[in-house]
Amino acid sequence: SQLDLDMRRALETDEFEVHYQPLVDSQTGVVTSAEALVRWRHPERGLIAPADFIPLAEETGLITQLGAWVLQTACRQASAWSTTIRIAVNLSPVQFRDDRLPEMVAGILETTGLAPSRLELEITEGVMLDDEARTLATLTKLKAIGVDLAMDDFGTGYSSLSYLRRFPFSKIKIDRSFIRLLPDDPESAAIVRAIITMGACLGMTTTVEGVETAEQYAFVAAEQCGQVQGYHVSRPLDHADFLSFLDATK
Ligand code: G
Ligand code: G
Ligand code: MN
Ligand code: NA
Repeated sequence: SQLDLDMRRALETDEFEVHYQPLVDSQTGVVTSAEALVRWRHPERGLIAPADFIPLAEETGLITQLGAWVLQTACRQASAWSTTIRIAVNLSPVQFRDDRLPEMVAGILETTGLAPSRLELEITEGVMLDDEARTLATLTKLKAIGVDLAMDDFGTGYSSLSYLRRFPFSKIKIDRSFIRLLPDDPESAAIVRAIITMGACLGMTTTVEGVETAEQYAFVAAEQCGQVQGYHVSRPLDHADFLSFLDATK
């Protein structure tokens, strides 16, 4: 398709950019990490959101190269920051099913010089539907490299809670659909509270995403979640603006 050809060309001509959204510690407000989010700066169409090209890249398999480019760029840029906050990168289920993934991650850490402990990989619940032995083997290999694993968009998929116990995730990111109606909706409040408590009991920290208001921030901080992410803290920023944000919060 035209979009597919356009995307392949864009990878060659460096039209993709990584933007960064800061995450803060809910108790101290200190920036702990940033999530890398890809954007396409199209010469005619302007800035294109990932929802408009990631699905096709997954279909055609181009996500393998695009995902490697995002990881490489995020690790390279983060290694030059004047702080040792961590960097979180999203992995598509398609990338996750590629046997060469652990090797690719190790190679990028080596060439960029980023300490493995500074990298967090975000994986959606969807991959838990794959063959369990294979999923566990891949997660174990990634963990052995020294990176951290986060379960993204938690609560939206089909996964069973027992996966949290069996697989080596150290972090849960609660899907933002559970935050939207906080703090007034008692059911959302109960779910968020329960996930944070469950995570703590399993030794996992919990990030709350999609926090847009001061009231939502106060609620999740009082519930002792680990990190907060959302427009109330900051929107995703291009690299230059993110560096300014870091400077201003020092
Ligand atoms: O801000 P936002 O529009 O950036 O992101 C929309 C969706 O695209 C989110 O679900 C996010 O996880 C996904 N996404 C953003 N960047 C990447 C990326 O580099 N790789 C993958 N696989 N997904 C991404
Ligand atoms: O699916 P994933 O969690 O990886 O992607 C994060 C997505 O959430 C990105 O599209 C990002 O732009 C978006 N996002 C980040 N903070 C907020 C927020 O406070 N509100 C909303 N509606 N979206 C957000
Ligand atoms: Mn994510
Ligand atoms: Na998410």
